[in-house]
Amino acid sequence: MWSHWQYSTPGWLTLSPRPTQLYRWTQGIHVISGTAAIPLLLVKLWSVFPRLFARPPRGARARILTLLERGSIAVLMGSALFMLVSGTLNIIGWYPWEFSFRQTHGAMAWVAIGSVLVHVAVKLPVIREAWGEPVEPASPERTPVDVDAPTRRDVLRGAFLASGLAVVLTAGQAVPWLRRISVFSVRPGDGPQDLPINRTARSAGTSTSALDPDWVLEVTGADRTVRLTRDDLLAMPQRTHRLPIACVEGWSRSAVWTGVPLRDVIALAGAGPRTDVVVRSLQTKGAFGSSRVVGNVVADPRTLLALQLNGETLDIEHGYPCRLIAPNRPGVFQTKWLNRLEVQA
Ligand SMILES: Nc1nc2c(c(=O)[nH]1)N[C@H]1C(S)=C(S)[C@@H](COP(=O)(O)O)O[C@H]1N2
Ligand SMILES: [Mo]
Repeated sequence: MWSHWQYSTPGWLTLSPRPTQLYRWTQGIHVISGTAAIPLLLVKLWSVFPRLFARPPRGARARILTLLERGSIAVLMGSALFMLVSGTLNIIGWYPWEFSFRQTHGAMAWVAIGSVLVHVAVKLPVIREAWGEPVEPASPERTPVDVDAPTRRDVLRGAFLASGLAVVLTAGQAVPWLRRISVFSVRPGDGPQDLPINRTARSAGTSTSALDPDWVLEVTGADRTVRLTRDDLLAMPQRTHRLPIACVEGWSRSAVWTGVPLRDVIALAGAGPRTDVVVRSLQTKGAFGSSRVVGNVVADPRTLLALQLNGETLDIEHGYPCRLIAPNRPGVFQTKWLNRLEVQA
């Protein structure tokens, strides 16, 4: 939910640029725990499946209760499967649907949370009873036919193993020391300057405009507009900070960024340090060509218009001539190929 709110911030929430790595952690945990939940959900489904088709008990009251319980399980399973399937498809960047992934995945999270609560409440007596019992019966009461069937302990072990494996094979997209063994991680680390790329300059339609020698950054304040060349920006005092790109899809990577603090640039247009700024890019195709930086993130001196990445001139794939990089910000709002800053009144 936190990740969702950092992306679509509700009115009651003001985002702080600290802790710097917060979104990296919340989104990393969000995607890793979702991946780990896939084998667990499948095993759970397998273990209860026959019971879903068991004959309802006799008596009207018992029937109604059973029906209600199965109804709530259907909602729980439906929402859980929806979350995991849509989340996985989002990670691999495939959207075979018409609806807004973000809104639907976010809304369905509430349904899943609610149905887990209902389900746990309904099952509380059974849960309490089960916790009082040993994992395996002391004297094996299994009939000879059952000897080859897995015990509860086997199933639990297998489920946790599968889920651990799923994590190890994917989590390297966020956890540096797992990078080499995470063969299924979505962004293994290709891209210039040791940083993955989500949208290339070609797919954003900026291959030519970003290299135009006449490029200027237009900064519009309340009372005046200034135009800055890349040399103007390079002539200003430069700052260097290590900040992560934390993509909504779960991969994240820290890098060393050098550039001009955003607040210094908007000051040239007469703006105070605590105003919201909309940053716009040269992008002509696709979404995420602009984003809004809230006042307290603008005020943070680590919020940069980056000109260099890992000690080199910013590659065009990473947003040359200039891109935004700010602490504790979803990757999708670290807008590349900037050409306009609009200070909000
Ligand atoms: N103009 C623009 N900037 C953008 C995007 C985009 O589509 N257009 N994608 C964003 C996303 S989703 C991420 S995760 C980061 C990735 O930055 P990188 O490609 O430099 O690693 O860029 C962001 N900046
Ligand atoms: Mo992203």
